Amino acid sequence: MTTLDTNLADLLKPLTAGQIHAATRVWMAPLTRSRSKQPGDVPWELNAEYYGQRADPKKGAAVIISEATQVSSQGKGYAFTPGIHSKEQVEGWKLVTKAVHDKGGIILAQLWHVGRISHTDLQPGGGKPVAPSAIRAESKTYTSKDSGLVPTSEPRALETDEIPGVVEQFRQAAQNAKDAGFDGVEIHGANGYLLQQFLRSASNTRTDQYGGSLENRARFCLEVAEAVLTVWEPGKVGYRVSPLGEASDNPQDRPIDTYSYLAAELGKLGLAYIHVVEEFGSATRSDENEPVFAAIRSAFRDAGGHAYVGNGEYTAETAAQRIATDKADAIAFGKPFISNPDLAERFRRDAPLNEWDRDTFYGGGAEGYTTYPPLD
Ligand code: 8OZ
Repeated sequence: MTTLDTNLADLLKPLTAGQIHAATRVWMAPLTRSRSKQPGDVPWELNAEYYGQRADPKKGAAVIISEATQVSSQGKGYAFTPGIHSKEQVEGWKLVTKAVHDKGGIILAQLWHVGRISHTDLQPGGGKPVAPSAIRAESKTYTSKDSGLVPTSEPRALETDEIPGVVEQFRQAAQNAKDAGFDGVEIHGANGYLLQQFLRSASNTRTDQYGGSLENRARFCLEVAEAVLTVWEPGKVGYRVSPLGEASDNPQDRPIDTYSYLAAELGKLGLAYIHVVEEFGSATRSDENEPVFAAIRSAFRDAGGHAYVGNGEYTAETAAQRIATDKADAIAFGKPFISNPDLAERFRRDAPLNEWDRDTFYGGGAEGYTTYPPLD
C-alpha cells in the first residue's frame, strides 16, 4: 500500500470543529475570483452556480470558505470583488447559500477589510484608504478593467476614535452573513490586509492603545473577533492568518511570538478553527518553518480553540500525511478546487485532476469558472 492509501482514510473522515460538522477534512479555501455583478459588487446566479458545483460535502468541499468579501465600501481594494454591506449584496448571497445548502453543503463568509491595499478610485468619495498608519504599501491593486494593476494609494491613519466604527463594520457584516444564510464566518486576518496591518510593526507605528507592544498591535484583531462573536457562536467562527507571508509589502516580525500570542487569545474565545496559510510566495512549509506552525497549533488548541486548518500548495498525499500525523485537522485547498469541483471524489478514486488555467483566475464570466467538468 502506498502512503496515500494508508493515510487517505484520515483525509476523508469527518471532523467536528466547534459547531462545524464537516463530512471530510477537504475544505475549500477562500478564492478571489472577481466576478460579482456590476454595479454594486453583488453576488449573482453565476456565483451561485460555481459554489453549488463544489458544495457536495463528500465529493466536493466539506466546508466552503467564501472568497474574501468586503465588510464595507471602505474595505474594498479590488474591482469586481463582492461585498456584504448592501441590501442587494445580502440578497445576492442568499442565492449562493441556497445553492450550497441544496447540495447539503456548508459555507462560511470570509469577512475582509483591505485597509491600505486600495486606491482612491475605489474608495467612497475618492478618499484615501484607511490604515493603522500613513505608510504606503509598495504593492499594486486592480481598480478597473481598463487600468489593470496600479500602485496602491497612500493611506491615512485611522483616528483612535474611528476604530470602533471599523470594528462595527465587521459586526454588521457578520450579521449580514447570518441574514444571507451563511453557516458561519471566517475573519480575514492574513495576507497583508487591515487586521495584519495592525498586527505587524512594519505597517503599524501607532502610539495609542492599538500600537507599540504586541498586545496593543493585536488589540484591533481581537476586538474584531469579539464583535463577530456578538453575532455568531464561537463554534461557527474561524480566523485566517499567514504567519510567514509577506504579501502586500508587509514583512513579518517575530512570527512565533506574534502568532502564538494571537492564536492563544483566539483560542480563549473558543473559535472553531484557525486557518493558517503555511505556504505562499516566499513562505514555505519547510522543516525550518515547522516550529511556527507547531507553536500556533498548540497555542490555539491549548487555549480552547478547536481545529487547525492548513493551507498552501497541498496535494492529496501531503494533506493526508499532515492529517495522519496530527499536524492539521483539515486542509483548505485553493487552486485544485478552481479546476476540480469534485476534488474529494477524485482523491477518493485516485483520479487525475483537471489543470487550472491562470488566465481565468480573476474576472470574466463562466469560462474557467463554472466550466471545469466533474468526473461523472
Ligand atoms: C488574490 C487577488 C486579490 C486578493 C488574499 C483576498 O490574498 C486576497 C486576494 C487574492 O487574501
